[in-house]
Amino acid sequence: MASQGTQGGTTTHHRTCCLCEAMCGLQIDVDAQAGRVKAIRGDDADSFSQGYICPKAVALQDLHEDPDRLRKPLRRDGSSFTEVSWDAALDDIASRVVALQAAHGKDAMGLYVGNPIAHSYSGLLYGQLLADTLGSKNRYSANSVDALPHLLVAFLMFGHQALLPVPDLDRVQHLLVLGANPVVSNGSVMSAPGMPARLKALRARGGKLIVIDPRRSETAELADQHHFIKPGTDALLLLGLLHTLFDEKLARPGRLDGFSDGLAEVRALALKFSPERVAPRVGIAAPAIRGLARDLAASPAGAVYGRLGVSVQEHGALACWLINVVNVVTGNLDRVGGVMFTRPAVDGLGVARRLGIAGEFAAHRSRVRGLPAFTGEFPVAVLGEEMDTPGPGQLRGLITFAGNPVLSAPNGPRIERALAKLELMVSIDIYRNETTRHAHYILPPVSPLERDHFDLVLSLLTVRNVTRYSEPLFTPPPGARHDWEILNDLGERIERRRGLRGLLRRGLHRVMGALGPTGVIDLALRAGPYGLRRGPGGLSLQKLREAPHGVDLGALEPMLPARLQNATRRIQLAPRELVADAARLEALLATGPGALSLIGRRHLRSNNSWMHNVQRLVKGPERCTLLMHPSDAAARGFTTGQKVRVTSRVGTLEAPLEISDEVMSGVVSLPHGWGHARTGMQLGVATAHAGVSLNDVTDELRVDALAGTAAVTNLPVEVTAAT
Ligand SMILES: Nc1nc2c(c(=O)[nH]1)N[C@H]1C(S)=C(S)[C@@H](COP(=O)(O)OP(=O)(O)OC[C@H]3O[C@@H](n4cnc5c(=O)[nH]c(N)nc54)[C@H](O)[C@@H]3O)O[C@H]1N2
Ligand SMILES: Nc1nc2c(c(=O)[nH]1)N[C@H]1C(S)=C(S)[C@@H](COP(=O)(O)OP(=O)(O)OC[C@H]3O[C@@H](n4cnc5c(=O)[nH]c(N)nc54)[C@H](O)[C@@H]3O)O[C@H]1N2
Ligand code: SF4
Ligand SMILES: [Mo]
Repeated sequence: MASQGTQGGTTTHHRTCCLCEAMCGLQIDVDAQAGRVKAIRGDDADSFSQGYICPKAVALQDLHEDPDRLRKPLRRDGSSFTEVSWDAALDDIASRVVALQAAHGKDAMGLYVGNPIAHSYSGLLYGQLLADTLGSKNRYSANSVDALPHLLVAFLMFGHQALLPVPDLDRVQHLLVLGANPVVSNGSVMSAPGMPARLKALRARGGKLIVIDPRRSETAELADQHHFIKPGTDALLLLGLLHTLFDEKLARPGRLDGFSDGLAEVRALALKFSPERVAPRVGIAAPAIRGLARDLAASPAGAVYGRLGVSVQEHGALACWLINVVNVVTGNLDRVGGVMFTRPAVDGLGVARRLGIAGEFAAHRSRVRGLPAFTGEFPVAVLGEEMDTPGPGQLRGLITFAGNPVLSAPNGPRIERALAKLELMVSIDIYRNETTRHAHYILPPVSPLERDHFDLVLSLLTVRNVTRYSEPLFTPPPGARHDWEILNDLGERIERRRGLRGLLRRGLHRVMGALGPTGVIDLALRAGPYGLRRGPGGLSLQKLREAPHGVDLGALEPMLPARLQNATRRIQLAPRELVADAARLEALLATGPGALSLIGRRHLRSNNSWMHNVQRLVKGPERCTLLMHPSDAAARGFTTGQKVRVTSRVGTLEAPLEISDEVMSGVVSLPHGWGHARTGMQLGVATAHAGVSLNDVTDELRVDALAGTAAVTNLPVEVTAAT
């Protein structure tokens, strides 16, 4: 066991919480003799989090001790699972992958990578390696029900999918938030521990927080202003803001003008969408829209920030684009107190470009529906149809890696039916859940406390430049394997079976196996901006090992135009794909109020679909309820607590009703990630708090036509009394 101090039989250890993007520093007390966690609390000495944690942190202990968590590889025979050895499992899988690809082509075997891998540097690195070994176009991830439009827009405007502007949260004076709820989510593409305190500090220093959301969220509760918005209309609102900026001569791009292209084009577009024209569709009055623009323009340090609510909608890429455009037009991009770019300790942008993962749009299209790939991945909205539509190129085998698409992807039931018919399904996962129960093999990695931690991706998205490395807290039991070991071993066994053709990549797997993830990170730290070029004091893995409370690398600094990754080194304000896509907004303006609009919501004690097996987190009142405005409930004669039926094109679900003016009229809200009442799983606690799955009714055919992102918000539904 790696520790940082022992006293009276208690060992104290410091590490990063791997559960969400906030990356809080933890202090964990361990009973040295029993080898058991005694307490998990915030690390007061942590350079980034200064003691903050949320209630999920203690669940790390529960995950570690959970008797339902898998510890040995499982093979499914019919509906029963039996333990098998790693060798038997990996050999059989490798043989079947090679045979399947030989018979039906490489694309017959697919890979889906889920959200927890954003928090696992080793899983990410070796996942990419296995993906390359598989060599299939059928690659998917949770990105396409998440941040895909943000990534696409960053690629089109700045030349790199990972060059995402982050609010300079501790110095911003005017923060306009669209479709994000950082008080509950703890921030996304805006990494910082302690969101509630940081947002309160913004107001305490005289700044303003304004929230645009169809629900009066926990963040809206903290704000100076909250405006309800009709779901799916953010792009129109943003054009109304831009219109005001140009119309009232408030546009001040300042120095950004010297390295931006396309300002005239966005101006011409914006002038077509006056606040007066968009207001009825958006649901915010024209004077209020003009007021939002004027207040933003008047602030010396303003920022517009949007997250999931703007990215998982039919006009998500447009909304994400226009957020960046507003930040440029007001001069707030790359300005202290505006939205800024990071300079992380491991600066992967250059390497990503060399590996061809800086971004690539529509280089190929999906077989059945022709949706575009982004950086080698198809939108998960096509996963079901690629599996269940016969013909050449049909997806016949799938590896899921830390993902639960049955609960997380649109029209989960269609995916579920298709998974059950696959010729080969393998899940690398810690639980037998809604998705992995269909696998022929489940390969479980070690627990989160048995692995080390380094934030590769999220360090690109922090509100300060920070870095931290955490040693594993516990030594894994004999025979246990890390995600990266499973991936690398499987990759090597596949290449071995490919004979001569696999020789080169087999060697690569050997080298990567010998180097290990820490070797990779050490090299990357030394090669990074704070490494060898800073002399002997520069960062290395050893330096980070000696700093368990993290290393603060300073506030964000202006970095443009040098940081731009495109060939022109100029901001592209009007990429042609986005300008062309804006034509769809006329149709959006023309649509009237239709059915009820279903949106999601998150809860502080929940984390997507996979932490409901933790008693401490799921106890208390039922959370999987449908929120409805009193006027909509009265019109239907509903009362709180009654069971209602939600129907979409795709299916139905039943949930208890909660009447509340927290949602605007015309909108209903249900959290995602529930729906654990299925057979064949091993999730004792979650099954007793099953809830229903929002993605039983979301529609895989509703996508952002440009990016292909699943439009899981603003789903048209009918709500009737359940019988
Ligand atoms: N309707 C609707 N749908 C949504 C969303 C929404 O807001 N509304 N949100 C979307 C978003 S933002 C996301 S990110 C996705 C998430 O979608 P997914 O990533 O598909 O789902 P998760 O619920 O994160 O499931 C994570 C899986 O990883 C496993 N796991 C956890 N830790 C590890 C580990 O260390 N190693 C391995 N191998 N496995 C591990 C868990 O057991 C679980 O099976 O859901 C999306 N779906
Ligand atoms: N506790 C907890 N924390 C989490 C997670 C979790 O499941 N639980 N998940 C993590 C993950 S994977 C992610 S990606 C992040 C997400 O982080 P956030 O984006 O901050 O979280 P959400 O709660 O999804 O916030 C989306 C907001 O958009 C609103 N919204 C819905 N539709 C629209 C619309 O059309 N327009 C506008 N303007 N708003 C809309 C919703 O009401 C909601 O308040 O959270 C992360 N943190
Ligand atoms: S906010 Fe909670 S879940 Fe997120 S990193 Fe901090 S302690 Fe972990
Ligand atoms: Mo996410």
